[in-house]
Amino acid sequence: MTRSKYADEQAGTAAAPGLLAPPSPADSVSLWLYRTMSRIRAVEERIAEHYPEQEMRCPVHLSVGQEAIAAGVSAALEPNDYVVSTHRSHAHYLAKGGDLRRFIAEIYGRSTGCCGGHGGSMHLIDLSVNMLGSTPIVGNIVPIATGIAFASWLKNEKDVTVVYLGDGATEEGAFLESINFAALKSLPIVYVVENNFFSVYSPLDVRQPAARDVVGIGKNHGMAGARGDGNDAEQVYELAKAAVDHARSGAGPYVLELETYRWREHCGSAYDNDLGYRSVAEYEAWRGRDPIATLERRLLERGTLDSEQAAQISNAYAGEIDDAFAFARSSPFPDEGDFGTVFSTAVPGR
Ligand SMILES: Cc1ncc(C[n+]2csc(CCOP(=O)(O)OP(=O)(O)O)c2C)c(N)n1
Ligand SMILES: [Mg+2]
Repeated sequence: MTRSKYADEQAGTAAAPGLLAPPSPADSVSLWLYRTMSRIRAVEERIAEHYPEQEMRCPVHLSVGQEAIAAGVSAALEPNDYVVSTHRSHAHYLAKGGDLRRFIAEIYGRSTGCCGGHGGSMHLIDLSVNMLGSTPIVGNIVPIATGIAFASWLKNEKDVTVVYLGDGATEEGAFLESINFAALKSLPIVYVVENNFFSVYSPLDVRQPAARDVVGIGKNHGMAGARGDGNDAEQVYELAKAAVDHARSGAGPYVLELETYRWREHCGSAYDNDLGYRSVAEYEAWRGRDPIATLERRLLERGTLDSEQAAQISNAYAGEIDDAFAFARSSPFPDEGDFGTVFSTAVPGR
């Protein structure tokens, strides 16, 4: 892979693993990907541990197993680029640099959360890193993202918008309307389709004709696109870099379809293979393609990491996660009646 911005591959000179700094010249892309995925996994596993306590009074959609997409795409972005996402947005928020304390406080419904405690897991916003938000209505973030890219286009700015969406969301009319408009105007946007083969319990083959191809749908609108292994973080990075460069150059929108697999249940923290909507053999095959273990093996083979350093990185995040949970639990709930962050009180033109 190319490492233009991230010259130094050696673990010994990488930034402290407990800190999730954006990619920097002192840090190789591959190590950043490894650390970013490890941190996301650690955060979501901790959420899964505490979720049954029922103190997080919101649905959570975990992306355990899917971390390579958030990491690989974010590594290809500049700080000013915009990201928006779906109900399954924890990894996207964290990989873009979203604040961990405010994220955990949000899912605990506390006033210190990134939406003031009114939004929960499916409404994650951190304007300081241009994570403009996530919404749970399937497909509805796609036209919003297209509008963000339209604003950049109108202002002649070079920022690229990335919108993450699931395979299910590509079936919504809003997706087709959005790519039509984006292609018409040559907007600087990348549609990142996280194809985890399911919409809740429905596999692709009961929802879409076998010949349906989302990259092809983009191509029929004149859009560039590519498909790749969403569990290979380095490959995701390479594909995302090409997509983002394309959009930034003014060549128009891009569809990137990345194949992956969700390990835990659609919504909640449990494993649900007992429900029978997917086979244990299929699940085990994807577990064998764990994006973190895959990259770790490669980094060990290359001598970029040794096993002691790998273990250090895996364990590096416990302290900041403890801190974020303690911060969240000790924060106050929002004041009753304080809906100023939910509904606008301003009436334009008056
Ligand atoms: C318009 C709409 N229809 C149905 C739902 C219920 N719903 C929530 S998530 C989801 C599955 C979406 O699947 P996909 O887009 O593939 O994302 P994934 O959950 O697999 O990440 C559905 C149907 C919803 N939130 N919004
Ligand atoms: Mg899906």
